[in-house]
Amino acid sequence: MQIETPSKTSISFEDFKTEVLKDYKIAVTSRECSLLGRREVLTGKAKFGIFGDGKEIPQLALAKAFKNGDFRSGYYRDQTFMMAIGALSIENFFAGLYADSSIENEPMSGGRQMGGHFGTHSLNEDGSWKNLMLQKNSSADTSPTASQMPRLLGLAQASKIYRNVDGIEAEKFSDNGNEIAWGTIGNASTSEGHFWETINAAGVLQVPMVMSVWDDEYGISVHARHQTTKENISEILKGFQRDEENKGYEIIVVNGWDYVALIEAYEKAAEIARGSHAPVLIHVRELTQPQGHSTSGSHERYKNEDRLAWEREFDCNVKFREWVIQNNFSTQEELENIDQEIKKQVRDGKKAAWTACTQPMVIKQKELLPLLENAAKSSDKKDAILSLKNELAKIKDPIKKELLIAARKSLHYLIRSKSDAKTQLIDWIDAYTSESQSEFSSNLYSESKHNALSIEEVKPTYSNEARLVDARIILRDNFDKIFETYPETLIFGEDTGKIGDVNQGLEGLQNKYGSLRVADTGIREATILGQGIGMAMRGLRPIAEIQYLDYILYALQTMSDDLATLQYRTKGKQKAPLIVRTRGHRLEGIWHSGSPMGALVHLLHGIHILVPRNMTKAAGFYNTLLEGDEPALVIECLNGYRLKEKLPNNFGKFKTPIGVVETIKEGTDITLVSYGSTLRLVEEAARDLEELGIHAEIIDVQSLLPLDINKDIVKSVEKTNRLLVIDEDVPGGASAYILQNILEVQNAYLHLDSKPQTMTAKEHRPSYGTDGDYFSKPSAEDIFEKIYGIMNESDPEQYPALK
Ligand SMILES: Cc1ncc(C[n+]2csc(CCOP(=O)(O)OP(=O)(O)O)c2C)c(N)n1
Ligand SMILES: [Mg+2]
Repeated sequence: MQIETPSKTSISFEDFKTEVLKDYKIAVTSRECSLLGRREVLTGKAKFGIFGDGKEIPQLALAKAFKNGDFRSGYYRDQTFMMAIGALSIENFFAGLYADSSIENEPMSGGRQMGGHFGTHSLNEDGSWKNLMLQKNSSADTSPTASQMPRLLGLAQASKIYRNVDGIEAEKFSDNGNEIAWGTIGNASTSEGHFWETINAAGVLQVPMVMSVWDDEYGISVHARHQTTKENISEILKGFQRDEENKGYEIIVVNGWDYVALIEAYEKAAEIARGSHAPVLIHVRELTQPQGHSTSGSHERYKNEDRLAWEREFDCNVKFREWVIQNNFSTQEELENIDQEIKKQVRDGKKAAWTACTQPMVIKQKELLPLLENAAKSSDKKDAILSLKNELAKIKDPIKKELLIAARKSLHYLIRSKSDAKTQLIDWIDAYTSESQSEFSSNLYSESKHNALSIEEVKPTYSNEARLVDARIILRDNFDKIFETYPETLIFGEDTGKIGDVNQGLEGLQNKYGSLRVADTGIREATILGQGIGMAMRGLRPIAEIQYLDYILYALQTMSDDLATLQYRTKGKQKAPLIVRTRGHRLEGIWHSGSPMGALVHLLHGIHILVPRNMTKAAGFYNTLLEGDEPALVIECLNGYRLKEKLPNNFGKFKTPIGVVETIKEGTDITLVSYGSTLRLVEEAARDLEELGIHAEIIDVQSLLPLDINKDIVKSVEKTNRLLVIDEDVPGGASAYILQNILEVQNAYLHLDSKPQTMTAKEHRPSYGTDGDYFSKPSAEDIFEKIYGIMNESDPEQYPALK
């Protein structure tokens, strides 16, 4: 018998039945994992659980339409989808719940993220790209609601670039841009700004993005009436619907328990998105949460009896089962057998995951117990150590912390003893700590041979008749060389395209390289950043431009939560070598001269933060970064574009090293450490001080993250014995961060004859106008007087008080 399947292609009843039963098994497996997962938390084996129950069936439909090369950017409900694409086994699921720190057992994040945060591996062991076209891909989830949205835009836009830009080596990433980026989000999370910004941007850009909203009417306890106008996201998005005259979205509404309608909906969406690159929104309604939001609390507290009864009836797995039986794909009895078989599989998988997770520590426990026993013998606190040992012996499946507590506390009782047993214990503690620490702390930055720190400096070279030019010309000509050399590079931002950025650093380049590679965007910093992340995750080399440093705060959440954590949260299995270009520090007024570098440094560990003092240095950073495989933020000096710099003749080749400081003036009396625009004032003050016989040494840190990896600043302090750090941030901002490094990491306190100090802007934002600047930020006079004060204090005779 031939039947019409939802896909409209007629296949045999038997084939379709096989497909349906396969789906049934995945749905039941996923549900059983959720049910057992909750029990594991309630019995204390796992700390927290957030599961995909009630959302199984739409995810099966999504998985059917999902092809190799496609990408998902979603959230914690998507376990069924991950199982359906073969990326999440029962064992993997429980390993996530148990925070198994082995990336083999827990491939999503090596235990770094809570279960329910999914991702696939884009990188080989050596950090190079896998062939993403041979697998189904999921970008790594993050917990903040809607944080998956900005990245989703970029994942979709990459297809557009691959389809329309010639000359890019695309084999591992794209087949003529046919790949879809599939987003998922909960109904309540559509209230976030990121959702709206992304929806609008994808409509403007016309990229192959299929956005699913899993609508269960709630966001934890808060009902849709408090979340969404008209309580209906597809209704209020109707203005985005495309028609004959206008491009826009295709909007599809479907019930989450209707297997056939869901398959049709996803097939239709895929066809539209792949074919025409139009974005699609699928509003999946009438979903449920059989066990409530998460393992913290129960939904009986906020759902009434009617709702709970409705959820039981419309549970998508229940409805699917009814449909399977009604349509004679199986019988009640057969399904019961399948259910029983799956229950056993899940139980077995759970046990296997627990054993795999705990076994390494059981082995370590066996190693440690005799060491403690021996150590006790050589101690006058024998009983205390034996008691620690006996407590440890009682623990059936110890965790690393319990092992180390027993070992380290025992060592505290051995301070005055000397024995081989003590030495052995120390060796065990050191080895186990370092081995375990890297399981939790590796991969914040790239560990591949292309990491940015291993890229060597190449100095700019100049011809004899090198002209002095406006500094922006150096950026422009260097970008020109970059775009010519690397077809996979592209830059985009507000006013970036047609006019070539607000300071003309890209003048004429859109004409030369096209409006996809040098592009204007809407005013939407978070999704400019997201475009960059998503495209970088698919092998392109985007440069996302944030017009002014002051506006980076709009993108900061995405930079901090997504970009900065990506390598870390995937234990090195995904990367986004995105360059963020912006301009800042000193110009005019509260929102055009901020320099919140401390705030950025603190939030962006995982991203290199570079603060070039001029445009040659900045251009050199871009050249370095494009050879590396890491994300970075480059802050050009806003007041530096029209200053004159000498025109190099090796554009695209000269490279500014990352993490390396530069001494820009030598001196013997005091070390001045600064960066960016402030340096020019420091230089002015130092020139004036020379006339009084004070010889200051000036160091440009150039790179705030990482900072002075060669520990060069202390070498200067050794010589001068005095230290002042100057910047335009608030007191206690980046200057304090720099000082902490010099004193604590570089031990400069050993060489100081004067109190080490910082000089910063005032606590408030910089006021407008020249006087506003003068009274808000350090001036050359302030710097002069500060330094002079330090010299006066050290030698009042030679340097009598100024006042
Ligand atoms: C930015 C942010 N705010 C709050 C939270 C806490 N939180 C986690 S899930 C959630 C509700 C999300 O509801 P919805 O989007 O409808 O997804 P559902 O869980 O119902 O599938 C909230 C408030 C968070 N993770 N991130
Ligand atoms: Mg919800």
